Amino acid sequence: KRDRTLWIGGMFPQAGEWAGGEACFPAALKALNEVNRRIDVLPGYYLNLSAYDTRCSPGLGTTILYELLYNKTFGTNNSILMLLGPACSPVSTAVGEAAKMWNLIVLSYGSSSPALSNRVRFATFFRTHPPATLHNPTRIKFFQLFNWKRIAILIQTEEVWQSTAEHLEQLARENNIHVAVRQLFDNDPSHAISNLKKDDIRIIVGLFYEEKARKVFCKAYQQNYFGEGYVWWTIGWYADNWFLKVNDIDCTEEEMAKAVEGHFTTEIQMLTDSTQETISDITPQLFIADLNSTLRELFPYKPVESVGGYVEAPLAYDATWALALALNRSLTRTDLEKWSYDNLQMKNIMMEDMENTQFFGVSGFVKFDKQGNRMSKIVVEQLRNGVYHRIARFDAQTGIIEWLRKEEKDGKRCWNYKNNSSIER
Ligand code: ABU
Repeated sequence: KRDRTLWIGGMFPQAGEWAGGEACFPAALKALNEVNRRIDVLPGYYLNLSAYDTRCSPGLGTTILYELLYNKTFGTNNSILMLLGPACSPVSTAVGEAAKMWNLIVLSYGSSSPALSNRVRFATFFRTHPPATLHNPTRIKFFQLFNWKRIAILIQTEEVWQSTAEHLEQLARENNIHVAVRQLFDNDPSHAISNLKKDDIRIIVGLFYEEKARKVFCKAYQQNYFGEGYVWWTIGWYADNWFLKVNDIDCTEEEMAKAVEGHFTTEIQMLTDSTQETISDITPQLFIADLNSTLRELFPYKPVESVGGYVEAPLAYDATWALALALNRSLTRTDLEKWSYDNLQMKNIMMEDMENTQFFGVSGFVKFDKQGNRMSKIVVEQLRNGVYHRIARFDAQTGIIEWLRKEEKDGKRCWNYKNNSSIER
């Protein structure tokens, strides 16, 4: 019987640069329901979530943190035990840095910024979303494979992208790849793109959010900086068909489709291929089937793949489980109902229990390293005739590329997939 309640806070962006809460919130709720049904997890307690929409805004995220800390009433001790989220790296940066002052553990399912790995700034921060630095060894591996020695990086001015770019530059230097141009932009990429064009850069790594990606490729189209002579690399977690949302740009769907055709993406593997049962006794495939039917009900007007945070939903589901399992460990060592933000001893117990939590989830094996991060393989995709195709999977720890299409044993065909010949650049 669960007659007592433990509270956690939650932040799920429903709008802004990454509206990942759209799919991640239902995924987290699903995990929470399962946790509350399990007699062996937090026995006697009902785990309750007080969730907010941050709209991906650091200011709003911080306001919500103070609301949770000061203005809401939670159980007998009036404190939340942990925070699930935030998502959106700029929000996680603001909230994560402040949370440590209240000894509050933060577990994010949707933050990729490499800066968040800094244990001095973010002493109580964990995440199931691996850091974006993981993409860089994959990019370098492909550049070496294709013998591309001169690249540019186009960066939106946000710490998440700037810190990823710094790491990429360092890796490029170590591997004799010349980063010839590094262009930053805030809102309008026109100027940055004309500079790339002026310098005749052909290989471009784009580090920006989805809304900015539309602006970039629209400007690239208008400046005739696209097509077979150019290779763009972007991140892979934008919603499907992101480039066909043309209401906020000055290009048509046809123009955008031409501008983005052939570009590569790198993405963390967020749903495991394994068919093994997970911590919650469901397989990853069942999790997705169930998520799809929930999302169809919640968002009947769009395909599930276009719902914000669809690909990250497994990370939100596993983050909720990780949080519950960590608290479950702590329950055997301390009285969670006595938690208050100045209780350093309890905070240390909860930190230790989070650090020691490991399980097999829908996103794969979940375990945090010393920086509160987890590792993953990277999947490379290419947009061919308007559809993303999985090309390869790369494991930076072993340096092994696994080609996912048999006609591309060595990856050379993916460059010139249209006429099916194998050309090196
Ligand atoms: N995959 C979503 C990451 C969002 C962010 O880092 O802001």
